[in-house]
Amino acid sequence: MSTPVIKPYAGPAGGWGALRSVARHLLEQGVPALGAKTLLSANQPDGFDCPGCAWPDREHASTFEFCENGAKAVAAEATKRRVTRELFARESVERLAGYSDHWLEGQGRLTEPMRYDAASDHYVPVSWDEAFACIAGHLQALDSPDEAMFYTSGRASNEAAFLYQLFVREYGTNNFPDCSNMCHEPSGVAMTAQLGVGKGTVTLEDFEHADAIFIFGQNPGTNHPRMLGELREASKRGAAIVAFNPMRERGLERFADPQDKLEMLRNGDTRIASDYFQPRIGGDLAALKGIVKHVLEADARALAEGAPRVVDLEFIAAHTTGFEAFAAEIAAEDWALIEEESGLTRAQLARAAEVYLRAGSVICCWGMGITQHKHAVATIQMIGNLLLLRGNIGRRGAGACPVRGHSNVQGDRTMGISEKPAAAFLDRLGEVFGFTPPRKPGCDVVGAIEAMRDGRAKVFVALGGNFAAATPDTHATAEALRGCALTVHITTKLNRSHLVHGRDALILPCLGRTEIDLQAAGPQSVTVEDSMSMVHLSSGMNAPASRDLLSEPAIVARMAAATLGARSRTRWAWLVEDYDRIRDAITRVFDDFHDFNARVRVPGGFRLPNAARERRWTTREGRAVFIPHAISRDTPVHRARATSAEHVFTLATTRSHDQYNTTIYGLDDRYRGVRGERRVLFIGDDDIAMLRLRAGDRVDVRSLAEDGVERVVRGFLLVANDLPRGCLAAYYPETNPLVPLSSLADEARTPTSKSIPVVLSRHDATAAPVRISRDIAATVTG
Ligand SMILES: Nc1nc2c(c(=O)[nH]1)N[C@H]1C(S)=C(S)[C@@H](COP(=O)(O)OP(=O)(O)OC[C@H]3O[C@@H](n4cnc5c(=O)[nH]c(N)nc54)[C@H](O)[C@@H]3O)O[C@H]1N2
Ligand SMILES: Nc1nc2c(c(=O)[nH]1)N[C@H]1C(S)=C(S)[C@@H](COP(=O)(O)OP(=O)(O)OC[C@H]3O[C@@H](n4cnc5c(=O)[nH]c(N)nc54)[C@H](O)[C@@H]3O)O[C@H]1N2
Ligand SMILES: [Mo]
Repeated sequence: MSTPVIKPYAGPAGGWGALRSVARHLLEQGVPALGAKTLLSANQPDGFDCPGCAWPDREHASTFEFCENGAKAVAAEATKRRVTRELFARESVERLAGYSDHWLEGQGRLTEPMRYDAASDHYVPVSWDEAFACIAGHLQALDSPDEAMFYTSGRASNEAAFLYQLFVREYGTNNFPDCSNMCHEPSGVAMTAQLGVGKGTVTLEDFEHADAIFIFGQNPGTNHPRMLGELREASKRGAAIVAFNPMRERGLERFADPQDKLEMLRNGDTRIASDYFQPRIGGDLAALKGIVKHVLEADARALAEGAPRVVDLEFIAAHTTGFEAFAAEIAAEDWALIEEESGLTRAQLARAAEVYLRAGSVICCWGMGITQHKHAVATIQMIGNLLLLRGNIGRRGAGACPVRGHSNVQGDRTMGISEKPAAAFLDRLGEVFGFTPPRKPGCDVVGAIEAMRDGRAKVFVALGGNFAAATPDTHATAEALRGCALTVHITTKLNRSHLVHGRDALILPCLGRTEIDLQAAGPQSVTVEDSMSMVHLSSGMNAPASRDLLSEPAIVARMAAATLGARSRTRWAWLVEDYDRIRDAITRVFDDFHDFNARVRVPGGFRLPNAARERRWTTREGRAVFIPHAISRDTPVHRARATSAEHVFTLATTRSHDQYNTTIYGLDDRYRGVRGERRVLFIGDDDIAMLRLRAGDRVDVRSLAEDGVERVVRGFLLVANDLPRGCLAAYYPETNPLVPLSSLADEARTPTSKSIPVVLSRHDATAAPVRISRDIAATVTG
């Protein structure tokens, strides 16, 4: 193990560092020559959709857009490295489990289906037919279809997701836990109630016309690097960019565009945020209320002085409901409480409000820093309230922009991956495919873990993702998975979830997006939907990583045919021969997808309609709704502070620059000045001093949950960072053992992985590891 190097990073985001990093990653994956060709095909009209993030491309047809982390995602898939049967013959599952997640990922692409053999504790090759027969046998043997869980990670294409939800509903359950449950679920819940549509209302063109862009709890420099291009342009033309983030993220401060030759040669960069506010972790609801309060106070002054009103009364009267009650609640809110809970002063919030008021049109963006809290839905609705005050929804340059994660997470939801499907959708699905869909709501991620833990669910199938590592409460999840009769992973790379398995277990390797998908009718394309509702084609161009791979749609269809047999009237094999047939089926189920095959072939694809964008309000009230929310002091963090004798911190778990969720590309976090180490804990200087510790010391971190379960991770390196007092940050998934399964966002049930109450103690190297079982030890202890 190399020694970690902690050294503040002085440069801008992007720049030469990004180019160097890409070159290194391509080399490591053995794809330098192929790399250029593969990279140039990302996000091109006839190429594949970048498997990185869900940020849209300029009409999906512009010139090549350089993106460091997109390049890493592509290189990870196009890698020359292979996991073969020899690796599984050499390494027992017990031994594999001893390797780090970084090592597992580094072994390369999986090449053939494998089945767990309990007698030898090895995965052994299995034929595709046997694998599907195994799944069918287990599913048919269950007492009820509700005893099976069908997880989806947001990389699955529309076609794969559509077939998957059809299969599972014909089988008889709505058990669709999916990565959204841990991600933007609160955005969907909040916006549907407030605006009638659970998706963002802006397009990329709006970014060209916004006078101000507010960014709450999102780190685009790492997670959506192409967004920096839009922000850079906005900054250059004088738009205000206001960041709310407890950490000073370099990508929100300064960016050097690797495509701007002049900027690169001069070692120049562009300022991104014009104002940067560092609220306390979880303080955004209070901060937003402060901004709203200032806006309403300014409006009251204008009214008193006979000056023009600052709120958009016409819009409020024509389009909204609930304004009076909302304004009254805000008027009664206490500035002292706002300041205390947000960690920002009244003057700072007034400054943010002035930027909002000066701007003719405003976009608000947000990410995981907002959604992974107990009061996530309330916070998002407060963003909505702020936008509604001045009619900043449904006109040019303005709107709500939840920035999605996985490249097709939004499309998967559109295709019906939901544990709470709408009745009208189920009616239609049943009509088109001639069956009676189940009506009972299914399990989300946390519900699925609880059901498996309690023995109510026995089969777990995953269309992508890394359930064991991505979910909260790592030990509880592992126990739940181990209790299953069968676990199945449709996957491209080896990961932790394959090693935390049921009594029977399958690894089913599939094609990635960059690869040619050859079916009976010829090479196939799939479709995806980006964060701004553009649907477009994605066509692979690399030779498959192995001859034994199947496409995701093919795997789902064969699983369905084997399981459902004559019971199903769906022509599964026929659908997969030509994906146009799947898209025709999608057309018959969703009106918004009329003429799907024709429209998706227009370069750039097409945009799905968004009623809120057109100022049609499909809420229960028939209008956009102002929704008041109290600042709650009854959160797990507050309760822990009130009851614990120790100093309680709030920990946010977040992403480094060198990871894609649970996929660890490397051990560096360039912009935050960390090299060679992931077990770090970012903490303010004053807090280090208060603890009588020093930067570079190792600590153990214990979370304070209310269920009495002890949750600890050990040996984290303290790294000084200018976080506000009482706030900590560390990487996921190493810290997931600290996230209690029972701590969830109100209404949306998203694990609160950005606000975990924790206490710190000097690392005790002699302490016995806590309840760490062999299969997750490497994730948990590094
Ligand atoms: N390269 C790369 N790209 C990715 C991913 C990846 O892992 N790697 N993941 C993809 C996925 S699935 C998703 S969902 C997105 C995630 O992208 P982001 O939404 O950017 O997610 P995070 O990195 O978890 O955290 C975002 C920011 O929230 C801040 N934060 C923490 N707590 C708070 C708070 O209480 N208030 C505020 N205002 N800020 C807070 C953190 O400092 C951090 O800057 O990215 C997607 N793209
Ligand atoms: N503590 C904490 N926990 C979190 C978060 C957090 O911020 N903090 N973030 C949450 C969020 S936002 C999300 S979205 C989830 C992510 O949860 P997941 O989506 O489950 O996790 P990933 O790490 O994205 O999944 C990576 C795996 O997907 C597989 N894969 C990659 N490409 C493909 C493909 O094309 N097809 C198939 N079938 N498989 C593929 C590979 O095997 C790879 O190992 O984690 C959540 N968990
Ligand atoms: Mo996500």
